[in-house]
Amino acid sequence: MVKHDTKPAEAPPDERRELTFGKVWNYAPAPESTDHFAIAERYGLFVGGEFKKPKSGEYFATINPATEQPLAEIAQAGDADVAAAVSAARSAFPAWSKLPGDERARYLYRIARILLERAREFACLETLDNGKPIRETRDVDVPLAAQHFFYYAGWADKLDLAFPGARPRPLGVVGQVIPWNFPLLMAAWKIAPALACGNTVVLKPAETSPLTALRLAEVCQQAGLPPGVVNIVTGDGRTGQALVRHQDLAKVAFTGSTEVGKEIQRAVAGRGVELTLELGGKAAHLVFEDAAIDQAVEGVVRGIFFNQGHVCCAGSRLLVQESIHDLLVDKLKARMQRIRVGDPMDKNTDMGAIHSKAQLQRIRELVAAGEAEGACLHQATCALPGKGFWFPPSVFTGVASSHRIAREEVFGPVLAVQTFRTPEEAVEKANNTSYGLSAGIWTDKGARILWLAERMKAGVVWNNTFNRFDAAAPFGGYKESGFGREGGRQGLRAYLRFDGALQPG
Ligand code: TAP
Repeated sequence: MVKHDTKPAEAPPDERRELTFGKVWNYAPAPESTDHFAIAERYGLFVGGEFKKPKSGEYFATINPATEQPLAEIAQAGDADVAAAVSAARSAFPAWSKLPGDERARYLYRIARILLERAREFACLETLDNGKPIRETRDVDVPLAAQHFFYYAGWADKLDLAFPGARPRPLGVVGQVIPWNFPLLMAAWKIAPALACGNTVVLKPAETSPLTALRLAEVCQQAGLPPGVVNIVTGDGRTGQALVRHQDLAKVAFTGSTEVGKEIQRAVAGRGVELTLELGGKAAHLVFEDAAIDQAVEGVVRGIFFNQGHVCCAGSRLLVQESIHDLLVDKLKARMQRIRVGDPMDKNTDMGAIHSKAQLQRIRELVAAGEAEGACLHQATCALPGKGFWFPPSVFTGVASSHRIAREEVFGPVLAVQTFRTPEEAVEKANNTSYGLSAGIWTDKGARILWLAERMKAGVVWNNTFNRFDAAAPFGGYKESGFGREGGRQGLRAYLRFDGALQPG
């Protein structure tokens, strides 16, 4: 049995009390398990290597979306708190950036290893705070987060080799703002490459899912990361606003909605601040008549119902070749009926809770619009829990390109089905969107895959699979899905400037 102590070693007594007296949770799904972890009643801000009370004195609750039960009180960082975090990151930058790459790497490897050692704790915490099924946090979110730290640790002493002749240099203090759909994974996507390149960071997690970022702060302490290299400021959109507007940032990295991304672009304009934006999506998922149909159905299900559809690259527009439309839709309806919706902490659950009341309202609004505009709604019949936020797996057929459900990001378990006859028409319909994050193709013909992939305006194109991620693979969008790449060697570029004669290609 591994019993984890969440107490930070050097926190002053009053802060320590806040971090040690909390609810104790047994790991699900084994009620007899004595393997447990604590959630503090209150969390402070992680600034300069310590948890501190917010100068604002304000806290808000984070809740379990599957039960609506409060989990903990979270500090609301105001302008002065954000300024203190940026100042801590500035103070830490000279020493951290001068550390030899292999020494920086050691910290990243340590963080990765601790994440894996504490994987069950992180998986449970993420599921409680986010509502996503434990199977996904256990098998996807936590291992991938650790993989990002391992992967970028490997690059930390090879930056000159990654960009020969370009003399890569760190940027300075990076402000990072992330969304609620993959809280730990998005934190890892942001922090790992930034640190590997020698930057220091201030990260703001989403208001509704801050717990795993705060636990990651504890991992940074456990790994002995120098104070100030990573700072975590919690709060709502005002905290994000204060962070991206801070004058001492060298770079802003944002993942979230296109609407907020545009606002941030305006906020940093003219300040000489580097910016990367990972925004929304409305991915086309193409199925041709020669595809392995049962595998394609599994891919479609994974494409839209994984993480309750709260996925920026979700395959939310299914484009089916006309000749197999009825067959595929029938198979899809039958498959949807077997999706188990319910307690996210049950390892047999396929689809958990919708993340928040606000998101549930947004999904309901768009589904009502789909019906009002004349599309045909099919929903799996399943008993939904009485408490919490829930929505059944849903598919619209008879969708026109002008319908809101075909144009707007639902960010929920709602699929819009359209048809095409020729590959040219498929490409035209796939690209008929203001987004350009991802796409999927199911066909037996390799030549067709290459022909389509060249023509699709999407950052990622999956072939005969969907929603597969790897730290070595770059990820990012075109058009209103943003710019810049995360993951892979390309993910380093966003955190470096280049002083050499040769600029990276
Ligand atoms: P947003 O509402 O845009 O929020 C994202 C983050 O920005 C949150 O931490 C939010 O704080 C903060 N924020 C809100 N207003 C801000 C402002 N004016 N200035 C600075 N920060 C601000 O998105 P969301 O609802 O959390 O996430 C869903 C969206 O993220 C979807 O559109 C999805 O497609 C996109 N997303 C994209 C990707 C990639 S890789 N492209 C990955 C995941 C999600 P609060 O939490 O307090 O509002």
